[in-house]
Amino acid sequence: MLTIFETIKHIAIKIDHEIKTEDLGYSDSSNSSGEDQLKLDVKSDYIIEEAFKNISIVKSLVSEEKEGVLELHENGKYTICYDPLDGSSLADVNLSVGSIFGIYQGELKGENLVASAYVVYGPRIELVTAIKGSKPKHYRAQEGLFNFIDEITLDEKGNINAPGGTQQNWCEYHKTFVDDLFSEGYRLRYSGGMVPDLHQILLKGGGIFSYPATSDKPYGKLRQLFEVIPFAFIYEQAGGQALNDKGMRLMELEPSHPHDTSPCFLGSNYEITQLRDAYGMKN
Ligand code: AFP
Repeated sequence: MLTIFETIKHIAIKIDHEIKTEDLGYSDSSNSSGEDQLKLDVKSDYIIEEAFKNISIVKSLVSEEKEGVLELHENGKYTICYDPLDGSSLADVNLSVGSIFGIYQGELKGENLVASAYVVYGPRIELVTAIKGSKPKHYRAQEGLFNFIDEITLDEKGNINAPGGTQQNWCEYHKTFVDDLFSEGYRLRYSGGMVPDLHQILLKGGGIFSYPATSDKPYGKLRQLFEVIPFAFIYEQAGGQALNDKGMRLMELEPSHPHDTSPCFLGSNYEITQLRDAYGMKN
């Protein structure tokens, strides 16, 4: 696993360079979700694919930017599902964006995730890695080298509320859930990039990030394999919880298609309890 994390460090430095130098315009292609692709999306995807081609333990790759599975090494052990540049539409307004990596062994479903990592491209490049049974580890790059900062633990209760999705498309009980937290004094922290938004909650001790089912996106917006499950793993390893809108652990998701999405709620225990009450979830 260390080889994969070391490769992600090299990938991060290269993608950060592209963000700072590449043209921020659109390519003439679209991804498998039918979204227009930025040149940065395509370049970031290429950098990741090229890097893992040299790692023999990587059996195959599944990218948010492409359809299907790319077979790399027949005797490889892991399939890496990744979002090469999540929130890329924020790059042209100079907001932080990120890369997300889910490392699976066997069938692509939550319970087979064995590790995950994400990179935040912001004023600094930061990396968080997680393996089963250990607290997530937080690293910061300086002059191209990643220095270990600390292990991440979520407090029982935080004060950040990051409510995703178009508010006019929320159902009533979701709106009540969000407003009740603000009535308790929670701070609105939402940039539209899930990587910096979730990173902030992890580093500031806690709170909740939500991207619910909405009238325009009844199955949520965020992808299970590349976004939701890798972060759910990190939040659980940090002592928090990660559920869908039915109260099911996101780590139990079994996507029927690699690009399936899910409503998602990731946060500290107190906020997840508030969610369960608001949604009438059984404990
Ligand atoms: P883009 O990759 O299209 O910028 O979308 C980013 C994202 O997938 C995720 O990073 C955010 O949490 C979410 O979408 C924001 O969606 P809303 O703008 O609908 O809240």
